Amino acid sequence: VVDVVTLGESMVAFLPGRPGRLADVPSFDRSIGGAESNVACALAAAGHAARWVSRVGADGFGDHLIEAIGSYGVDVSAVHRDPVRPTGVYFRTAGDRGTHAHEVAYYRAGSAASAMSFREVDLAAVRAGRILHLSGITAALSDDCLTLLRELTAPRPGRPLVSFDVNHRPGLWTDRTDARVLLELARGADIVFVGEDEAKEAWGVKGGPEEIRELLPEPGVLVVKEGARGATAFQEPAFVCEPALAVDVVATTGAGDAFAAGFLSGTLRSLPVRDRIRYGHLWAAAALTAPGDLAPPPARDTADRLTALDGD
Ligand code: KDG
Repeated sequence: VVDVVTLGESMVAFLPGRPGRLADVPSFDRSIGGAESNVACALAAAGHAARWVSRVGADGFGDHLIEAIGSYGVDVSAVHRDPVRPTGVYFRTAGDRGTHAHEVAYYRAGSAASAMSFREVDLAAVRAGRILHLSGITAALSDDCLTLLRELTAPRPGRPLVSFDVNHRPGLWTDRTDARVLLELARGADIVFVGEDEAKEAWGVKGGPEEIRELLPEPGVLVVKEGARGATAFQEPAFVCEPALAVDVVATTGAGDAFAAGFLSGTLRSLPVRDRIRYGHLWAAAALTAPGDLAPPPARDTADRLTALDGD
């Protein structure tokens, strides 16, 4: 039985050997990135059965992604190899994603993953889990990818719980349809993750979590991430706010994926919403204090002790 299936593009990520402008960085270390595989890797590392569905090129970078993601214990058997299109790669600066000094250079246009489509993907493998985790990044990759996401978030009897992380990446949206498309997809999901900053940037929301909930009343669970302050989860009839952990941030990239994975881990274990947020924060703390996009969460018994609620 598969607990969680994630679908999306992963890339070989090149992390700078030193801080500063990309123009000044002479060398990079190879790493891996990809919002959805980051979620699958964290869940698999925590003992959940996770599958990642994607496409990579028939090249060395594709081999590396499959081997690296597989080494976390993720099922990669539904990843297709494209004989012609390459595996995407990207470079980024070391700094905080939230600052203007942060630069990302994607080389992914026309990649193997951008050719994912409703016709080509193994739908039985995609829908086999208790949870299907998707993100707004995929919607920006190509028309076929957007159609695929629309199909996967459409109402359907017996579909898995659909989890959707908005993951607004302005650099990928050239046609300005991002606001409408991301909102439409989020409305079709059962669990939605969105940053307050993303909601501001993509949808022009001026207020806090309540205003975002007004815009997105449909999902059974809506989690609004408020950065270092914490997160608020709405699950009618209540909402729960939980402060984040204070950590010395090394790199924020991937923290949202780790948060989603921690929250989904708690969901799979039927934990109360407050505990799910706590797992999200704890797993995010692991990612925030690592330079790469991905950091395995603490072992389950350690995490259970660290997140124990007062009086439990
Ligand atoms: O959430 C982290 C991701 O943004 C990163 O790993 C790379 O998937 C990626 C993207 O498209 O930016």
